[in-house]
Amino acid sequence: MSDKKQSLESFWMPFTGNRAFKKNPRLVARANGMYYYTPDGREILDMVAGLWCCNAGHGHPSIVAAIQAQAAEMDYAPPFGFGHPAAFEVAETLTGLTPAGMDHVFFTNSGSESVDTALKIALAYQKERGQPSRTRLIGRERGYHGVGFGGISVGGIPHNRKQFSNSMIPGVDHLPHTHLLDRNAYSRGLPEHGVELADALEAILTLHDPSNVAAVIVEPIAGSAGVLIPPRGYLKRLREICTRHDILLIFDEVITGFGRLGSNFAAQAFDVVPDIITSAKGLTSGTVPMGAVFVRDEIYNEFMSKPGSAIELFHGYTYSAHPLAVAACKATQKVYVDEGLFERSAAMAPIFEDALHSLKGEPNVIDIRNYGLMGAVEFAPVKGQPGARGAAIIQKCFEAGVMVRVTGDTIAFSPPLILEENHIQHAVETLRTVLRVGDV
Ligand code: PXG
Repeated sequence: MSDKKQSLESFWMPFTGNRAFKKNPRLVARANGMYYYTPDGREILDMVAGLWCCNAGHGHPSIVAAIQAQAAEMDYAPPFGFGHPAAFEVAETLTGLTPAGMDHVFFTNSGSESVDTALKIALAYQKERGQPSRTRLIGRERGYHGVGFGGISVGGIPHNRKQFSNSMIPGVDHLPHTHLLDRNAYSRGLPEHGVELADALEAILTLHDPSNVAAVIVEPIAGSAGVLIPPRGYLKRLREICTRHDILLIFDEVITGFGRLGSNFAAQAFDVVPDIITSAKGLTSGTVPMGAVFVRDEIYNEFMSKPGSAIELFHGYTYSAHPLAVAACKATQKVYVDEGLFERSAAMAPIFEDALHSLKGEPNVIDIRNYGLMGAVEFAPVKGQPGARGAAIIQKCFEAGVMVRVTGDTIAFSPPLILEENHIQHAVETLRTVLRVGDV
């Protein structure tokens, strides 16, 4: 054992300014319910569900117990050519949550893997059904689809692409983003303007010819880019265009799934049925890494319809349907149902909306937007220093005992679904105080 003071140097932290963090670390050591606790015991209200994932709150006893019991019962089971009963059972439970006719699920370990899996399924499906020219993929500006090569290629976050710009997968186009600040600022729920942005899909299809396009992928609500809510009618129009041209529509529901919008998935909240849904995060309430890709029966059946018994899809992970993840997932889904957390999310959404919008008029606020239990407050950037104000605000909020997420100069909220009114008020009043005190 070394007695030297612990250094933060060895851990190369993900998506973090390592040098800034290590000078001024924000460490959390324990979590329970709505709260994190710093190593010295300070309470931090978690208004982001960790990283948009701990929908059941932290340390739920029945989820903890299920993971512990599984670790003792069977640590690992190979998913290639073998199976364990709980994986099939949880698959059936989960496909009961998707829109009708999406009764098959492929397990992964993260959102990034779910996205790349979905893209590979889309490409392989087009070949399987005899349309091999359909290889192009269409994403959207400001979309975040994880960090795999597929995900960063269809994604539209410049920072995620610029270090890897020569290594994108070929044949990808992007729809315009839907953040119309000048027309839709301070929208409550779905913004009124911008449905016509979906028509850009027709233009891309005209350019490349639909017979060359495999799939369109969008987040129903863009999360990482700062909670960008789709204009009213936009997703339905995307669906119509994809259907008309026989193109798969993929909803990346890594954030919007599992009660975030008060429903199982955004597909139900917006009444738009995609062909493939990607998920992760809330699947296990963030407790054990797990992702899931749901596909429509026609897609699964296409792979299964050929004669013979060979492997139908050359894809999979050593940890697909890992027993600990499956146990965590099963217990999490039971908590969601037993405690009515999706209904609770829906019930809290209007209170959350009112509280957030009460920040209108506070210093530097230029937009507030929300849907379900996702919300954002956008600030005017400091001249010449985009992102500086956002970074200062989350630091001040953390010091004041509230964890929020930042993207540029936008602060995002996506609290655990167990939250109560007093948590909302506390978070909003803390932010208000931070803004009024100034120097941010
Ligand atoms: N798709 C979406 C829509 C996501 O939000 C991923 C894919 C990738 O998931 P994994 O599990 O591979 O990280 C995500 C992840 C942020 C932030 O700053 C959001 C995510 C990840 C990291 C940071 O808001 N979402």
